[in-house]
Amino acid sequence: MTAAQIADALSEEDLERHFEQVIARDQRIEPRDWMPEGYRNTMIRQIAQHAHSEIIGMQPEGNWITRAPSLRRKAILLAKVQDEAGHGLYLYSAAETLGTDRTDLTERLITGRQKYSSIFNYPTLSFADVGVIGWLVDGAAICNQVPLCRSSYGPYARAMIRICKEESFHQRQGYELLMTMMKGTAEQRELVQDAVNRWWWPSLMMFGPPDADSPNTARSMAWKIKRHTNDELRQRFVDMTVPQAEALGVGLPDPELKWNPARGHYDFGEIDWAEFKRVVSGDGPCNAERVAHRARTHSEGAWVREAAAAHAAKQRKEAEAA
Ligand code: BYC
Repeated sequence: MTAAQIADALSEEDLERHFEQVIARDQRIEPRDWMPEGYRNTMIRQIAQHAHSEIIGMQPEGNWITRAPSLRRKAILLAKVQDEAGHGLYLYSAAETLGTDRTDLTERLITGRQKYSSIFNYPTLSFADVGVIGWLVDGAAICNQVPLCRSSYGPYARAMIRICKEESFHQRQGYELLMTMMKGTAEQRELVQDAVNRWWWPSLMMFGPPDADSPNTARSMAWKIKRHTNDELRQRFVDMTVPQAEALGVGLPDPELKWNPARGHYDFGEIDWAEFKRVVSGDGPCNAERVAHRARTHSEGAWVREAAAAHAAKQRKEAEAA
């Protein structure tokens, strides 16, 4: 009996029970396993948003490739931006195992029907922003993504292992760049401080709305898609980053940031959730520019997709003839 025949012979309740047991045993759900529609849709939503974030996330740093201050910095930045493209591709492939099509997902992105991370709607005003994105944005991404290596959907969890290795390298390159600038001139130190002031709060918003306003967390935790809540990961990021800021010699723009010995964590000020909502709903400083650029490059790449499809069709025909 094939897996499909066994699945046909089982009732919906049997399948659901088996799915719940796999989750309870901390095993992985694989593409051909039965899964509830809600689980499938949640996975498609999260993986697609994640893939879109990687691809749109190439733009803010890509802005500095032609103006990197040395050949070494240019080579590093080029490699990093190419890594983000690779992450997007693994993730679109993972989403396709759930029965979606990446062309359709891209259409949804450029028509505003699917989201991408709010962080990429802010401009990169100086080369220090490249370092701060590596340190804070990749740092926040690692905090959020390391637990996703244990996510219950197999292809997503496996993609995340490689992505996290590369993200941690990105984070270190950002920190190293900032260390270099902080040892430079007063003007370079000012550029770093200005970039930190602009990126700190948006980095905290990357973790999503507060738990009380997060409609998806409870369900995603029960399905072990998410392993920690948004607020837990945000706190972990703050606790990890404050000592790094001290070592670097930069201030963080929050007068309420203070170690709380009773909690064993840093307290921090209130995030501007109105700004978060504005940016997520399309009205951030660079939303229109980011999506327009993606739409343009997608249409400019149409001939490549057509050529690849024609080549694949030719190879299929030749294989059939042989
Ligand atoms: N921005 O119920 P919630 C990178 C949405 S790229 C925009 O808490 P969930 C990098 C959320 O999707 C790394 N939207 O949702 C690349 C939901 O929307 P819908 C990107 C946000 O899913 C290049 C609604 O708000 N990382 O590292 O349980 C260069 C309610 O939220 C945001 C990922 O994608 C946001 N910040 O939790 C450098 C990580 N936050 O569809 C670096 C994977 C929330 O229900 N994703 N929303 O209307 C996740 O871990 C989770 O999806 C989230 C949100 C923690 C982000």
